Amino acid sequence: MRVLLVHPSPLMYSELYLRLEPLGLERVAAALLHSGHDVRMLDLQIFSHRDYFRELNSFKPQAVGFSLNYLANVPEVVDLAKATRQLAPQCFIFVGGHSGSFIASDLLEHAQGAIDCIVRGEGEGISQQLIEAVSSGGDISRLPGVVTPNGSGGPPRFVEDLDSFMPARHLARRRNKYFIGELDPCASIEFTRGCPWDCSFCSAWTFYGRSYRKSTPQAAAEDMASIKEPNVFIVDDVAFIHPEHGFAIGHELEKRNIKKRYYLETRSDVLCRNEEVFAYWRRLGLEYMFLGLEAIDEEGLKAHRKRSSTGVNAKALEIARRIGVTVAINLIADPDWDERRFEVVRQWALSIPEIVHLTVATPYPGTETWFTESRKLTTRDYRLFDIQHAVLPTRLPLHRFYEELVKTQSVINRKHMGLGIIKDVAFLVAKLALQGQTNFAKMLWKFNKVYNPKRQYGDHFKELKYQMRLPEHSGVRPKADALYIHPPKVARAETPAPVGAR
Ligand code: B12
Ligand code: SF4
Repeated sequence: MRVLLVHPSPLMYSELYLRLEPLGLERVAAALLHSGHDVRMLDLQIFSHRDYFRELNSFKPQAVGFSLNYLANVPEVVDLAKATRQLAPQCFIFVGGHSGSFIASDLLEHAQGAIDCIVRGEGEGISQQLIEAVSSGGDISRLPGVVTPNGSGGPPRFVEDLDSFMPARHLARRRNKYFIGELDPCASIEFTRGCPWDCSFCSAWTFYGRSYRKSTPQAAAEDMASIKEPNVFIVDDVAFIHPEHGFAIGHELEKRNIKKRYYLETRSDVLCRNEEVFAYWRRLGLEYMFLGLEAIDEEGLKAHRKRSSTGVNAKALEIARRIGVTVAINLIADPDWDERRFEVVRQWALSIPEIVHLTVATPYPGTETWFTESRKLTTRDYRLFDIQHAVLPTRLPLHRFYEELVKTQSVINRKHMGLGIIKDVAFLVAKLALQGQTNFAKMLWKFNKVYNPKRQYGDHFKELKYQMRLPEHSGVRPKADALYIHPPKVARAETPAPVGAR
């Protein structure tokens, strides 16, 4: 079959700091190519809706699959599905990804027949079965993980082997558009999948049933060898939980003489515990590390059930400085913050050399906070669930909250992208420009265009087409079982609980 896989448009966050390749779609594409289908991919982070409709017209796909990792993209994907249904009534339309998995029945309702099914959970194996069933006119409503208007096939199943379908990177067009900061251009890679912790605001653990699975070091290195870009974002939720895995991948890379610059994400306690593997990766080319500290006090850490402490966070920063890796820190801004609290955070952010990001606490379907906090939501507009908008009541008047938020982000931004720094990076910008890479240079000038308190406040008053549905038992902390997409038992056995977890 001719299958077109589509990633939706960029959201606020990615307009500025980064744009990353749709690795999930590339993996699904690899599985479908393996089954002999004719597959194309279109990334609307780069291409326009007009390009999408042109592609519909020229390629004439018999199936279109949308990736829906982010809630804020829901209205766009539903509208595109509706338009596709009108233009190509016979085309089979399916949706997968994180957010899609958690709100499957709501999506079918919004789409009013324009979406044939939602694929919950990981997409590689099931997409092969799904497209096979569609092309042979079989019943799709009994396939595991598949939700249709006529019923669902129960929980999804894990792909047997993470090495089975290496990303079909060649299908991503204009790859030079993918970057993160000065790592321009930048590819992405996945070494492991899932997370064994259970933070209350996160859905990584609920999606994968608290499992943690690994590629073989050989397959990971082969995948890396296929990457042409000089920079690579390692997308694992928590890198190098098992240090021996990180070492083994590194040794395979050394054997192949692969040299790149890397960006990864991890936890403070993992960095403290496994310092050697991070130091080793520094020698391999690790430049940046994202640490989700989330809060600067014990109370905040406890509220997010981060199972870490301010002492561990401080030690992690010390280690990163010592081994020479630049750290980007995330802090979660609570809607309850007042001017004084924002000021404390500003001062803290200015007092450390690290890059600091500030995101707004947002209950997401699939997380525990979605059940405990959603009663208080001040909006049910999907587009505002992008961690840059306040969807819970703010202590300050809303417009003041945005003024303080943007002021804080801007103070922090100036620390890293102000004129002084631009002088320092001018050489780098020029070098990248000579290579035809301008993503980083554009990013340096865009802050005020993207972060704007008036625009953020005004977003709350846009016409609302699709409303989110609240959970039935709002306000009550749910049993973990009620949250899982992939049932946990299969992989839990092979993954011991991390130190510090329950
Ligand atoms: C890279 C990344 C980003 C990039 C975007 C990259 C991109 N182009 O997509 C950036 C940095 C911009 C980003 C931002 C955010 N992200 Co993010 N991100 C990730 C990350 C680290 C990697 C994604 C990835 O490539 N994974 C590897 C691929 C192989 O997996 P996958 O994409 O999930 O795809 C599989 C399935 O989902 C499914 N699938 C996906 N698409 C499709 C489509 C079809 C048709 C089918 C059948 C199946 C299918 O099959 C794939 C293969 O099994 C994930 C965490 C993770 N490790 O997955 C978080 C993650 C997806 N992000 C998340 C969140 C919450 C966010 C933010 C809201 C805040 C944040 N924590 O950063 C913002 C949202 C942006 C916004 N403004 O709204 C959550 C999603 C939660 C949810 N939706 O319920 C995740 C899981 C992180 C987490 N631990 O909570 N993110
Ligand atoms: S450690 Fe990170 S990925 Fe894991 S549950 Fe917590 S926030 Fe999510």
